[in-house]
Amino acid sequence: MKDLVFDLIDQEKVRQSEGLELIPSENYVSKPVLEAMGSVLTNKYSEGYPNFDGLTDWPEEKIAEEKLSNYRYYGGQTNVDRIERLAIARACKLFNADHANAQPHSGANANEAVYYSWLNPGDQILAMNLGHGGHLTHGSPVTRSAKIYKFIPYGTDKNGDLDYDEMERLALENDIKLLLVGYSAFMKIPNFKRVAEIRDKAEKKWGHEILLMADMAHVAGLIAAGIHDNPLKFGFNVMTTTTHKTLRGPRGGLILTMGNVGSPIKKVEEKTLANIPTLVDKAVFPGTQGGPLEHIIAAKAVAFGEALKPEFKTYAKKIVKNAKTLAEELKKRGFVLQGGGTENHLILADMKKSFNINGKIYEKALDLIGLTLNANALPGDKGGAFKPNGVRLGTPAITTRGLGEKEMVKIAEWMEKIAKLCQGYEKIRDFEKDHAEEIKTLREEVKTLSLKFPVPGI
Ligand code: DSN
Repeated sequence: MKDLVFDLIDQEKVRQSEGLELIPSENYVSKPVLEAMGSVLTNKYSEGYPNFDGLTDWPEEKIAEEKLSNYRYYGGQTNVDRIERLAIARACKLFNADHANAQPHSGANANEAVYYSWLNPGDQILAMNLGHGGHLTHGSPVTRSAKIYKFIPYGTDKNGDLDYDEMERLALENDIKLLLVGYSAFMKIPNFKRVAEIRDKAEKKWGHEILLMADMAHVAGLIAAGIHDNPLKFGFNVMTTTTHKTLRGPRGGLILTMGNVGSPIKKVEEKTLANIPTLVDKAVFPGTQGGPLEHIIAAKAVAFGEALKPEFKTYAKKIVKNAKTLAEELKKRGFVLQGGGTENHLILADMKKSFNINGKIYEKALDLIGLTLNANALPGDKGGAFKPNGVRLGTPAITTRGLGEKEMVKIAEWMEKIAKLCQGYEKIRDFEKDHAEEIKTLREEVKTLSLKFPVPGI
C-alpha cells in the first residue's frame, strides 16, 4: 500500500497546480533542481570543505578535475567535493563575491553563523526593526541571537524608505560591532552607499572595525540578475541569503563574503574584516552546523547554474514588472500600499486603511479561493504578529509559471472582490457560510486560470 506521505505529496501537487502562490518568499523550482534534491547525495556525510584554492577564476571543467580536499573528515568525497566546488564557484560568479559558503541549512542559520564569526556575547548590532519589515533573526527577543547579542533597531521613515538619519544617529550613539541591512517586508532598493558611509563614520568614532552585513534573502534573484543593486559592490563584507525565494533554488541558505580566502582548518585566524571569508567558514562548520546537506548543495549548484543563464535575467525583470503592474491595479481598486507601491517583487497592503478589515481574515478568505499570501504586520501595527492589519504578497512564483500583466489585472479584481465581501466579518467560518456561492464561483475562476500555467516539475 502506498505510504500516506506520498498521498499527501500528491495532494500538495494538486493544491499548488490549482491555486496561485502569491507569498513573496516562495517560488517553484525546476525539475533538475528537484532531481538533485531527491538524489543519492543525501546518503553522504561530508563534514568539512572542498578545496578552495583559486576557485573563482577556474573554468568549470577544471573544477571537475581538481584534486580532492584535505579539509574533509570522512572518505568517499570524490563527487561531493566537486559538486560543492561548483556551488561555490557559481555563487561567487553570480554575486561577484570573493568567496561563498553553500552549507547553511537556512537563512536563519546563515545569519547566526555570521554573528558567531565576528561577535562576542554582549556585542551590539544595529539592524532593522522587525515591526518595520526586518526579520526575526535580526533581533527579535524570541531568538537565540537576541539573548547573546544586543540588537539596536532602526526603522523606516514616512515614505517607507529606510530611515538613514536614524541609522546614522544610532550608529554614532552606540558602540556597534555589526551594521545589518536586511528585511522580509520592504519594497525599496536600499541606498547601500549611504549605509557604507555610516559604517565608515562609526568605525572612526569607535576606533575599531565594524562588520557591514546585508541579508538579501528576498531580492537575491534580482541581484543575481543585475536588476537590483548588489551590496557587495558598495563595501559590504558579507551578504547572506536564502536560496529559494527570487533565486529559485532549493530551500536553504548561502553566505557570500569579501576578503582573503584561507584554510578553514587552520587553528588561529585573526579577527579582521579581511579574514571574514575564513571566519565565516569556521563559524558554519564546525561552529554552528554539522554535516552539510550535499543533496541540497547540489540543488543549489544547479539553481545557480540556471541563474547564470540569460533567461534568468528576463525572468527577474518580469518579476518586477508584474509586481509593479499588480501594485498599480490594486491601488486603482482602493488598496493602500506601504511605501506607495514597489521597486522589487514585494507588495505590502494596509487592509485596515483600505477596506477596514484585518490581514488575517483576508489571508484566510483568499485561501478559500486558491490565492495564497500572508498576513503581515505594518509599521506600528497594533494587531501584532497574530492579527496584523497588513498582507504581504509578491510575484516570483506566479512569474515562474508564466503569468503576465493581463493576469495581474485578474488577480487584483479577485482580491478586490474578496476584500469587499470580507468587510464586517471577524470569523472566517461565518464568512465562508454566508458567501459559499461567491467563493465557489471565484474558486473555479482561479482554478481555471491556474491550470493554464503548469507548475514546473509537476
Ligand atoms: N519566512 C521568510 C519570509 O517569508 O520572508 C523569511 O524568513
